[in-house]
Amino acid sequence: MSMFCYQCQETARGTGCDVRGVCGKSEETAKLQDLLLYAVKGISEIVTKKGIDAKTLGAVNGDVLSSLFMTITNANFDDNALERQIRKMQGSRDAILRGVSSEGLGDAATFKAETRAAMLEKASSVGVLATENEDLRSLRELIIYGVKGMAAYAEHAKNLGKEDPEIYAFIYKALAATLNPDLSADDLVALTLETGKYGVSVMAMLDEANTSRFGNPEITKVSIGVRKNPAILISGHDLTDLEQLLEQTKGSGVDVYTHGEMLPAHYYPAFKKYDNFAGNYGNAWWKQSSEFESFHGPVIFTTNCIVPPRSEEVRSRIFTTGSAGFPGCKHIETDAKGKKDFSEVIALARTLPAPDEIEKGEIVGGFAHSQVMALADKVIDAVKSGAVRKFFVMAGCDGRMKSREYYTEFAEKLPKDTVILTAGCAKYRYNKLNLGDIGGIPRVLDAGQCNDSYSLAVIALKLKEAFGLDDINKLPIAYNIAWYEQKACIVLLALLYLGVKNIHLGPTLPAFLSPNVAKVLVDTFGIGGIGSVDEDIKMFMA
Ligand code: FSO
Ligand code: SF4
Repeated sequence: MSMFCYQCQETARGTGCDVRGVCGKSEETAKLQDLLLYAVKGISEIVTKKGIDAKTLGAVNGDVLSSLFMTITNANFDDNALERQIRKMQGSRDAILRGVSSEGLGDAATFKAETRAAMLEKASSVGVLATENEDLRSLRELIIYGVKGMAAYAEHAKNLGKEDPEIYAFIYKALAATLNPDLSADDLVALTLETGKYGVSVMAMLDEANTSRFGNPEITKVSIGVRKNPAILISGHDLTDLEQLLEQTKGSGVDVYTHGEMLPAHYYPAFKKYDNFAGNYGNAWWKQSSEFESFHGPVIFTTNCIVPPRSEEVRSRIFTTGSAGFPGCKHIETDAKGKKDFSEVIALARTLPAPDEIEKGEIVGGFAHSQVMALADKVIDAVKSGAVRKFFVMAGCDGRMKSREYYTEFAEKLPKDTVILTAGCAKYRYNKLNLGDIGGIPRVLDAGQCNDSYSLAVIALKLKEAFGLDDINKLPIAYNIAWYEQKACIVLLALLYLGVKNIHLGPTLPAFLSPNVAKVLVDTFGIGGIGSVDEDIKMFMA
């Protein structure tokens, strides 16, 4: 088998991509990502076995986050960048090794692969299938995907100046554990739950980082139409990149539009002062191929989800930054102070036509925890009076599979006395439907990006308190979550850690859950899949 990857929901045949990724990832890219992960596992083993304090590792911690982020679905397709990062991580690892004895360390901590050919050869023996037992493999991968999601959120927080050595220490511990042949399935189940605990910590840290810098998200109408100026489209999740772009385009005559998961940036007070912050263009990540064509201007990817561009013309105006990368697209580097120079992007935008209008109107969002709590009395009264019978958490991701039409139909068919709480790109399946409101409370409350699922958990915990309940599962809240990539894994593990039961996951359950591991999740947490819309609504409303 040339490659093997089953980390996302769209994996080939629902079992695994083994020739080329459905995402467009080539065999070579997949292998380089496997080796990069292996190098990070090696560092983790040294740090854990030798009792090294993560606080003493300096820049290595941030490089570990970036390395993990580069292996997340649709983040980085650039083999040269992956090769450089593998070399860098081997160098960091060897520098750490010089201070300790190599006794008791395994291959990941000591292997050497200098050339691309040596890297590809090494990668063939260290991928997912290197773990033969399917249950151990399943648990190891579940932990790894959770850790990848954790790393992504930790990187955004770090860009805002917030770090937590305990999160670094946990990442090292968890990744080292995935190499440890002495750990049983029970040990790994316990570690999976602990991953959820740190998932809560990392999302809380990012929430604090975002809100302390940009203010608390507030109810906001976002235009989905266009203006007449040349423009830049910014995609992905990194708000510090957006902030720098807005500063650099201020007064330039070039407008800035958000795309995909960047939409919630409009909800933060700090970005409202920019006159050229024009609105949101397009939909969830998978529709970008046609939407980037009609946008005409440059596109900046700050993170995933990148879809390989279908024309040279579009590719020539895509830029990447941070952990994102795509071959043939210019990568905007970060200087030692975290500053990025977007002047080339702005100059290019000036030479290109304004975007074509593909939609008109506005969407409303900004219902993160602080805004919802400001409306708490209204929300509690609505529940007590029976005006709102149930909340549906429909957070998560969108994707290209036809089966995801389920979520649009589900939203449309939900009884009119229910409210959807959403976060992540999953919202694009229903955020432009006219679902109305209940006594002034919109029926779709968008908290923000996928990491803002944390806000939904905070809201649930506060409602539990307000209603004087002893169990979060006694609230009138149902969970029907759509997943796609590894950030959704950390969100799921975080919800499980908070005690949320009976989460339904779709459109399909992860291929990386072996039958036995899936059974543990079903028996312990009541995790389920989805069926038909009508039957599911009946089941949820019962
Ligand atoms: Fe979506 Fe992509 Fe945010 Fe993911 S744009 S799928 S879960 O990267 O991170 O929700
Ligand atoms: Fe396949 Fe998903 Fe892996 Fe891409 S990320 S290779 S689509 S499983």
